[in-house]
Amino acid sequence: MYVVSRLRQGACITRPILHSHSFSRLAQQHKPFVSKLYSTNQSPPSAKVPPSSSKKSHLLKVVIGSVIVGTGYALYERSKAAKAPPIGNPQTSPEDFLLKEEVPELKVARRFVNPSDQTGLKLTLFQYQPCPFCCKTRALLDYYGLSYDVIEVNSVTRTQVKWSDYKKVPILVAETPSGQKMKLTDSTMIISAMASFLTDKSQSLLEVVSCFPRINYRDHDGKEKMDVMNKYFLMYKDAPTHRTKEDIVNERKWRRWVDDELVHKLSPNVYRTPSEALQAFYWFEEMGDWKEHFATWERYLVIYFGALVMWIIGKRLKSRHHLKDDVRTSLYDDCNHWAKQVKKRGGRFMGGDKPNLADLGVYGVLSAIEGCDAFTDLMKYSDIRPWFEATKEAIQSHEGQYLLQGR
Ligand SMILES: N[C@@H](CCC(=O)N[C@@H](CS)C(=O)NCC(=O)O)C(=O)O
Repeated sequence: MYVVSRLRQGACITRPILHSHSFSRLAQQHKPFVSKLYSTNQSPPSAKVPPSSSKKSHLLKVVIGSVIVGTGYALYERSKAAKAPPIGNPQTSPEDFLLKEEVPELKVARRFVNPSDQTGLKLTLFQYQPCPFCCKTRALLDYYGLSYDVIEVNSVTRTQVKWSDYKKVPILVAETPSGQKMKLTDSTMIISAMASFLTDKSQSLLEVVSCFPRINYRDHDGKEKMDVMNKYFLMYKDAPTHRTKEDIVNERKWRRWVDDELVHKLSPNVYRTPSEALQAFYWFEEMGDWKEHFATWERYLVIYFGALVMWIIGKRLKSRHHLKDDVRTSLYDDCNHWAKQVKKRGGRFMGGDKPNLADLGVYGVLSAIEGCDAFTDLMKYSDIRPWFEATKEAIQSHEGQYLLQGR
């Protein structure tokens, strides 16, 4: 069954994967439909067919058996999780932040070169083009005018990230002129780390990256999870930031809002109807150059099956994240709220006369749906357009590249 990878959080709008658990949940949800398929109003069975009471008892046995096996398996999984060793923080010294894996030579999908980037960093972004977290990361790299290569990850086979223990995208591999290689994972961490590195020239990239250790933990179901500590924080040593504390705290608050609120409004809007879902997948195909990276059968499977399943899942995400009946209204509400707060701060951007990291985050996730009907409606019926266009202009003209000086 093809479903999105970020089903739980409902954020990623594009990765179709085989996911039997979700399939069974969907089947559960559509039980009335399934049972209708198997129910019958036909006349009583003929003499050759066993009496219905024996049929019933057979069915009962099957049901009881399945319940026992299912419960046993669930208890086994739970006790296994409880007995598993405690999980902690695997990175304790700066060396732990150096890349251990061997990254294979892979086909570069796109290469961005900015002659003003004299950092000497070799940056490689592993991504899915329409993933909102990847779009957020690219917004940052483009705004600062960093040169980077893009490796388009096949969202079905994910062969391009086989080398990595972290399987999500984006992943940014950074190699310094002295040959130190690091793997930066999680869009928010990548953004905080790169922004800190460019602002505070006294720190090496390794020093900055070491401020963002991974934390491994188990969720309520005993499932292993990973997060990055401090990911919303900028790490400055002694560099003057020329910013007030209130400004920094406000930026952080809105960056969290992007991840916790805004991103959840995307999927239910993009996949609101079957035709919108299909249109979105066609746009993803174009944007991610799938013709170049996917086999034809794989492309059509992702497009048609993906659109169908995402339409169904969009409905679940709508209720999980408490969107209004008319899901567009929830998207407009968030964007109007954002536009109002920007206005209240008195500048063109949340960051004043220049975009800050919250501006880049909001722009990044909205740019992920740029070719979809939801985006067209958003520009038409909400107040966000002037801000969106100004931010796009700032990013595309690499307005933040002045920070590259001295790096
Ligand atoms: N918190 C992460 C989320 C990244 C994420 O969920 N990426 C999705 C694509 S949009 C993914 O790679 N999912 C793969 C998977 O869950 O297996 C970030 O901000 O980078």
